[in-house]
Amino acid sequence: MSHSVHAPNNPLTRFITQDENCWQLNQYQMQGGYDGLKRALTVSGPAVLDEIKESNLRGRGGAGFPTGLKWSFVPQGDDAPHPKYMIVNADEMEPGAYKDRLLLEKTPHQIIEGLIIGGYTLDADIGYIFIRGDYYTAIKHIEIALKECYDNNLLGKNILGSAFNFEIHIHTSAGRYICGEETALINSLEGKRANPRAKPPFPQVAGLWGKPTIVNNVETYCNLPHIINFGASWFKSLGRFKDAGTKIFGVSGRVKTPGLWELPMGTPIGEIIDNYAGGMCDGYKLKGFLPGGGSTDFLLEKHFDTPMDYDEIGKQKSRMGTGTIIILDDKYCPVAMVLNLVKFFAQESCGWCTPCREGLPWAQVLLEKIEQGKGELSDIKQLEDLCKFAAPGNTFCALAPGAVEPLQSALIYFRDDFELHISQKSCPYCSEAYSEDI
Ligand code: L3W
Repeated sequence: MSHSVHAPNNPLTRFITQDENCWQLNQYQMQGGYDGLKRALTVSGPAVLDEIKESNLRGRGGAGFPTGLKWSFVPQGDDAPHPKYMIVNADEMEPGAYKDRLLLEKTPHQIIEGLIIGGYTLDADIGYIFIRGDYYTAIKHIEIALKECYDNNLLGKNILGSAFNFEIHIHTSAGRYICGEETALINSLEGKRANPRAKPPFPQVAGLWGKPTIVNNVETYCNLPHIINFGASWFKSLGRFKDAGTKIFGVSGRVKTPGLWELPMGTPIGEIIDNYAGGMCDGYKLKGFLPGGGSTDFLLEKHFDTPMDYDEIGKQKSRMGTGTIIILDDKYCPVAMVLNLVKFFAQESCGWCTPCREGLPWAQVLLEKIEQGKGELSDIKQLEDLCKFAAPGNTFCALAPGAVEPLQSALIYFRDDFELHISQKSCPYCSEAYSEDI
């Protein structure tokens, strides 16, 4: 495939301008929008798939699974089952994550273009955008963008004069974190209770209504037009370490300039926190941070040189997850922070498997006890046991293992804080023993 030479360094966010209408079709097309789709339509689906595989794009939802590999499991050929489905997982609810919201509100056409390219690549028939119901502005912009596409032959029959037909529907989610898990999402789309399904079979083979289905994150789809436009080699060259491309990183907490930035994969953590987020607010010190949202293990300042790269963060016993860093400062109680997260995950559990249904509420009870100054040293041991109980392999999906990641690492890095709550029978960070707003 031949490629354009005018390759940008910030492919995903360059469409976002000060113009409040930057999300509209004409604005997107003025900056090269839908050129990726046009280019894809000039070659075969398998050729597009080869380019995506070659690019080393990894899923941006949290797990980092190689996109080209995932897509290669979808049955191809004349006897492949139809309809085949492509789904955008836009049910962003990971604590600390708001990167997909930016893309959904400001560049809906970029997501739609990626979805149409995906449909063409795998000879799929129908796309769904499964979106968090309270992303009101995003929903409005996507609905208008879809209409613009149907009006301009970018969706429907014989797209841009080709033999390819594809339709896209938007589905607003009622708001359950578990719907971020692809098989729970598929059940929800079928009108069933959002429990995860046993895998295998993976959705690529038997997903929505039992048919081949791809589920990818919003940011993953956004990369596709650019990989097709500028090529796999360009995409790989964007990364500063092993992983390819750029990533939308975020920082929240007591930093001077919290926000989102599109940066090369492999940007060191310390550079994101100090240079882009401006470092800690005056009067606060960094105590630790969750590198990829609320379901990742804490890391410390000593990890600042680690590149934001899936495998490198893994070597530090955490995960890059969604790439949205949450800061814990020295004036906020780590027990309270972990309790807040465990409470969220316990509430969001679908209740299907025991470690999640029973383990997370029990961890919440123990953490509340400790935070209120009523804990015993044996509670710490029980919390450690609960973390092991919820480990990968013991549960149906990633919710419980992710939920205990901040807890298990806090028990290592901030153990003194847990013990101090118990020995002094109150929270050392609160003027009162227990703050109701945690
Ligand atoms: C074929 C195999 N396909 C894995 C595919 C699978 C899926 C993808 C990832 O959770 C993570 C979780 C959260 N053959 C395959 C295979 N696949 N093995 O790869 O699968 P998996 O199971 O590794 O992860 P998952 O269940 O999709 C996602 C973490 O993300 N997370 C959460 C983010 C939440 C949001 C949100 O709110 N929207 O993004 C943050 O870190 O903890 O580990 O497609 O089919 N052998």
